[in-house]
Amino acid sequence: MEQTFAIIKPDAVAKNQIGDILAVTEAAGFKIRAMQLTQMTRKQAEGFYAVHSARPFFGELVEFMCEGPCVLLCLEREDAVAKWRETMGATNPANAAEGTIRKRFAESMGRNCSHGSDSAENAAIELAYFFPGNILQ
Ligand code: IDP
Ligand code: MG
Repeated sequence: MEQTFAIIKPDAVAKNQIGDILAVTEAAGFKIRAMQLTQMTRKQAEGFYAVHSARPFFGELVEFMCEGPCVLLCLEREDAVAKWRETMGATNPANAAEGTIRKRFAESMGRNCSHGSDSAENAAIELAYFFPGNILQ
């Protein structure tokens, strides 16, 4: 079993799509091991996306992630990191495969409704960042 870190981003929460996205998540075989509705502070969003701080879209991204509540998730299944990326679909919903979460629910490349860690190593870092002190195993 493997764990990954996921976010239902503020665009999807504002559109009342939490339930729909969680239904897809559970149908794809993920167990929800931790879940929190929260509104990120600017500091939290800047820290979380620090790897993108030199990108031209960084300011827009931080603004977006703080604009309203989001849902933080620890998801578990076999091969969770890769399977969650597959379940979400491509970053740009225009390129996402049919049936994926981003194809179904995302508006644009920036406002793309969900996050997923890109490696097991980053999943551990991101889970510790948002669920500090939790024993998730
Ligand atoms: P990922 O979320 O699929 O891993 P990353 O390249 O890590 O994609 O980018 C992080 C987030 O930054 C994306 O999910 C999206 O919200 C935002 N983003 C990425 N590229 C762009 C862009 O070109 N314009 C605006 N926002 C972007
Ligand atoms: Mg990424």
